[in-house]
Amino acid sequence: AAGIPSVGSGASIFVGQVPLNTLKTGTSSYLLKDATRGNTETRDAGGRELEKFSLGKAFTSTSNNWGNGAVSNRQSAAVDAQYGIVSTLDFYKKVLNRNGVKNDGAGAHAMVHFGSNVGNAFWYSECGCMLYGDGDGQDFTQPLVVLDVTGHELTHGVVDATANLQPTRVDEQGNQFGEPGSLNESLADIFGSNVEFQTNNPANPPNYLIGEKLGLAQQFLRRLDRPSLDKLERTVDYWSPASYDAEVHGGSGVSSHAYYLLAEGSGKKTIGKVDYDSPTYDGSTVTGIGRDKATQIFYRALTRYMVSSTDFHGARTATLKAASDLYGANSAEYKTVDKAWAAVNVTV
Ligand code: ASN
Ligand code: ZN
Repeated sequence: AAGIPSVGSGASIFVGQVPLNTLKTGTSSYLLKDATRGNTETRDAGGRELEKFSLGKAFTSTSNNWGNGAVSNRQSAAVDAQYGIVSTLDFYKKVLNRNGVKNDGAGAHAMVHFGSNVGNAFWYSECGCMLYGDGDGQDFTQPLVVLDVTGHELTHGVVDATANLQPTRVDEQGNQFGEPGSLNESLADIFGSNVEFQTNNPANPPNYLIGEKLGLAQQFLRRLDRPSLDKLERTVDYWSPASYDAEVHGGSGVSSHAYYLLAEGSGKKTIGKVDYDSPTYDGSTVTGIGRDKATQIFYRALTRYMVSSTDFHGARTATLKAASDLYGANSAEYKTVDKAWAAVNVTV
């Protein structure tokens, strides 16, 4: 093998000091690669738009201490990325019994410092890897290596390997539109926030907000309880015929909101330090069944019943089937799935 499994320590930008599995490759040389998780590895794209993992530069250390918590140290972002990836893989394994992005036991690959002034992170399917920009210096002033963004991007890999939900339209700038693509974005946010809850790192308190550590003026990128509080992408709360051609991030609110209502219910609620207030289209009151069950239902729907063209009405049917499988067609869980979709204006 390419080294002796070791445990190092990383000083991250966003989550404090974290342990990292590494490989000892010489008397005083270590590699940022986790052999206990299928050789999961984060490399340096060096500010270039590299699209092949093999072209990235491996991160090495002489001390097995990584980064210093400052953005100026190139290893710091890699610590956050690697920690987030490992946390995401562990969430999928422990909660959903999924062994890696493709469920084949393989580790995940990522590159940080992708391109110059890139205010985004991507799952790049041709590479089978995640790419993280360092921020655009305007909306996003720091590397996009926060935990829920990592959970979001890796979940795109999971969706690619399962239902493979596809946008119905892509414009000349590469913006994607339509309900299956919106559902894809929503699932990425749903499982991305689950990664936070499962990881439960005190330096990254879990919540139903996405990207709350990115330093945005509105203090989050998107949120599941009341998606329309997002003014950046104008995410919607409810289904309408306009969803058929919505930009996929803006359209994602329909099913993200349904998931939140299923998990936590409608109305006001404080969880951790965050206040939520989730409205319903039909004025109904929804009583949540808990995040654990809601997550199992959505995952089973994704992996068994959704296909590349599944729209929001199809997602309703898929989650009802999943709830029926797991809890029975007469169960409170099944009925709440039905109520949650009605509450976002998705019926029959
Ligand atoms: N961060 C964006 C996303 O995952 C990047 C993209 O794919 N447009 O949705
Ligand atoms: Zn996405």
